[in-house]
Amino acid sequence: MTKLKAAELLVRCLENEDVKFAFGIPGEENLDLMDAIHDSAIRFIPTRHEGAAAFMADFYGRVTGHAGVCLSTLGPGATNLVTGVADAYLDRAPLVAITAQEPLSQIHKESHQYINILEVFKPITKWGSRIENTVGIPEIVRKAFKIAQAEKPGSAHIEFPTDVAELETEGKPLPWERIRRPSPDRQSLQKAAELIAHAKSPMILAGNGVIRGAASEELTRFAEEHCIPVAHTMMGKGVIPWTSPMSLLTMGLQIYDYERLGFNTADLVICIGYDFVEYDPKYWNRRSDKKIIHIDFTPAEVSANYVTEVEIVADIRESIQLLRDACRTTKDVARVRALRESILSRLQAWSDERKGLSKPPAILKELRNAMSEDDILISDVGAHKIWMARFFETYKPKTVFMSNGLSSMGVALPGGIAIKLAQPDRRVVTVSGDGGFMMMVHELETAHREKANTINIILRDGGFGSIRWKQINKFGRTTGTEFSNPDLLELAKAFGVRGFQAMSSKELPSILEEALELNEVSVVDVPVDYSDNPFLIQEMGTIVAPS
Ligand SMILES: Cc1ncc(C[n+]2csc(CCOP(=O)(O)OP(=O)(O)O)c2C)c(N)n1
Repeated sequence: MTKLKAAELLVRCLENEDVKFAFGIPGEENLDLMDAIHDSAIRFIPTRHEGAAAFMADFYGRVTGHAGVCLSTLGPGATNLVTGVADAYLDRAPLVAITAQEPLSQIHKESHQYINILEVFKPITKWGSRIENTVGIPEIVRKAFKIAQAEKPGSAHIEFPTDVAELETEGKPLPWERIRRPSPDRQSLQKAAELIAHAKSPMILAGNGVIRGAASEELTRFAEEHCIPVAHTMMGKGVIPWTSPMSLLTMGLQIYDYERLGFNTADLVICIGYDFVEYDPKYWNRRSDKKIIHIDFTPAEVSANYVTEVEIVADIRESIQLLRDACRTTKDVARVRALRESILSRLQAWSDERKGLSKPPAILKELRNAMSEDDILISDVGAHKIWMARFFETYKPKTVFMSNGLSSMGVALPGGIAIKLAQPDRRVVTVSGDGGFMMMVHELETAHREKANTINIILRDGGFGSIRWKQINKFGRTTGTEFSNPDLLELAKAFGVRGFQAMSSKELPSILEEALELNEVSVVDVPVDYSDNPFLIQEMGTIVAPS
């Protein structure tokens, strides 16, 4: 067997895992790794901050299902990765972070830039290991990917000390097979079918697990055939088409949502691929009086508000298929129709009553009209995310991406870059507030350099909108939530990308059309009127579902 460097072996193991991109910033301590990447099939994407590299790996992971890879040097490079690694962890996105480290001989003592990164990453990863010898490299890489990609997916970490990276070795990557998920237990399925048969007003609560499990079509068919309404979480957007008569749209926006979505009248909630990190069951099962069927890849998390009658722990798609066959009854269509109509008419009334060309509903309407059902939208975190969750009509899975586990600001611009690199034929639009956008603005250079042609819309209000709204709700005044912005058109110019400005939603259609037609990176500055933010929760909360 020919000898090779440990760093080369690690890269071969990454190729063996089908890694196409690695995002990051090189350092003195990963020179060998970077040099080995040079001769590989992996495209290295230098970013302008490791935090962006981690978000890119995170979003690459969530759009492809394959772990995205980010890498950094030791110490400050690795600590800069933290937020994105945590985002992947809590948003259930497969990611492998590879960080450099001092030579093994240094690790027991204080030294320049040495931080115990394994310990730092422990609470934000599913698994992590230091590579201490060359023999372990194929196993460690395989294990990191296997764990990161297994349900529920998340982040894994590999630490690669400089002296180990230089060693000579003879190893080779481990072969791997795609694992088939277990088939659902028939007794549990039967019990679930009986519960559904006896329920008066059941409803489905669908989460991102349905999208990860490619089970959206099955879910829609199940719901429509048996007449069971579906509310979904933010990260479940697209799990059922907005237009389906069974869709009760997005929940989890605020505490009052359960009223408008019919949870208060439901006696049975069928939770499918639902995750507590997005919306705590205490909000929709406050009195713990609802019967719950749990269908997921993994057993239910424990909560006094989530006491299950039956858990079907198996492949989600197969579970829904079999449950559909096992259920014999069809529920009352009039109830669902009334529920859906009440939600839709309220949304319509909201837009009609609060007309304003620079208000979020008007902006989102123009955006929806300009984008096709297959175009991809990534939301950043802030008031705009709530507006988007509520008003942006979504038809297909994996066409709207939101961070709603960690809910970190700054994900949209780097997330869009990664998705565009993974799926260059799709049109990718990001929407950020001016706060979140400026956290990652440097990545416009990455997008431009790597031809990751995304349209980046900034809803500009000169402040941390969603926090300002919460401060006003609670105290009637604001503290520390105002700032000024640079001229975004000049900024775009400085980065060499196209800049547009829409002074009202009226100007948006032509701008969006032009931006979408252009195969270039662009920035669209949209001043937003957020004056309705403080009322958003109260007004929606007054809707009482028909019984
Ligand atoms: C990294 C990070 N820092 C802070 C927060 C808390 N936070 C949530 S929303 C928000 C304000 C967002 O402001 P902006 O990006 O301008 O969007 P807007 O709310 O105005 O739409 C803040 C500070 C967060 N979620 N993530």
